[in-house]
Amino acid sequence: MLKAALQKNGRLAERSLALLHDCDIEVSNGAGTLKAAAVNFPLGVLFLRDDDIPQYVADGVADIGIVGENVVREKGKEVITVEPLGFGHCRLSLAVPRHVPYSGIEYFRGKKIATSYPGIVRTYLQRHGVEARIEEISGSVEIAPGIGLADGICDLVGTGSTLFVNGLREVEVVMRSQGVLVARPDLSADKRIVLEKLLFRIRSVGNASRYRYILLNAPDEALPEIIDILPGIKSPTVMPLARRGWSSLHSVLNREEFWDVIDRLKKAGAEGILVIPVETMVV
Ligand code: PRT
Ligand code: ZN
Repeated sequence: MLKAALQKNGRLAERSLALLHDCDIEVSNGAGTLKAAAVNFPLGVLFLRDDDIPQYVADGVADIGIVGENVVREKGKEVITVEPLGFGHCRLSLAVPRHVPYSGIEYFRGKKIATSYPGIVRTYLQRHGVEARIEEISGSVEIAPGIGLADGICDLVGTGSTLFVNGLREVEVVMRSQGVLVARPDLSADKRIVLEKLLFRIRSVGNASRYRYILLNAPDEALPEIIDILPGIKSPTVMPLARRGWSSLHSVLNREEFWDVIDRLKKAGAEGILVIPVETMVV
């Protein structure tokens, strides 16, 4: 059985369980549970604080974990980042009070920076040849300048509204982050097989979310142009309709080019366009 460490409560908790669910792996996270097992996949789950996940994985208490790249880098434990998961996106940024004049990273020379990410900040400043004092605090970093504890902060930013309401301005992006799957480097062969199975499902689910399935009807004379517009995985499926001179086309569309393609299809004579989500795409 492969043991996974997931965040118990917080921003990654729900999405981590949802990812397993999308992979048809059912785990329940009952209130106060620290451990659970999947019913239909050889996976056990430990629910932990996100800060502890790299350590548990590096020590082999868990085999894999789901955690933010920011935490992986800060902790510096010996784990392998296996797969980006496409959720929990944020950036770790330096911010200063909105009204101070800021002309570049030199601003921080000799200043005090409050952060929960002292390791990452130190490395970043060193790389830029700037010496500053780092004040490590574990929460509510954004209030530090306001109460006179620091001249600036380095904290995670999502929408930026927390910085804004605290009178701060983001001035440098130190790193971008998302949730990732990490693994211990020395997995046994048996566990590696289970991990490969899990990864195959995760990638299939990830592929699916990037695509839409499209069905449409078109007069036969419009087919060459429409087939040209619809790339599909290989090429679209074309089936005759009961009504003579008409066909139905089925294909798969990339979500990003979706609206553009629909516009072009309509202009080319497509009718009855139906678009449905793809649940899993095994490629
Ligand atoms: O209890 P535990 O230690 O497990 O959780 P935690 O409180 O340390 O972490 P949690 O749940 O807040 O975040 C877990 C992970 O989610 C982080 O390590 C990041 O990888 C990721 N993540 C994504 C974020 C955000 N987005 C985010 N916006 N983590 C924190 N924030 C904070 C941000 O710092 C700000 O204070 O959320 C606040 C709102 O952000 P704005 O910019 O949208 O206002
Ligand atoms: Zn934490």
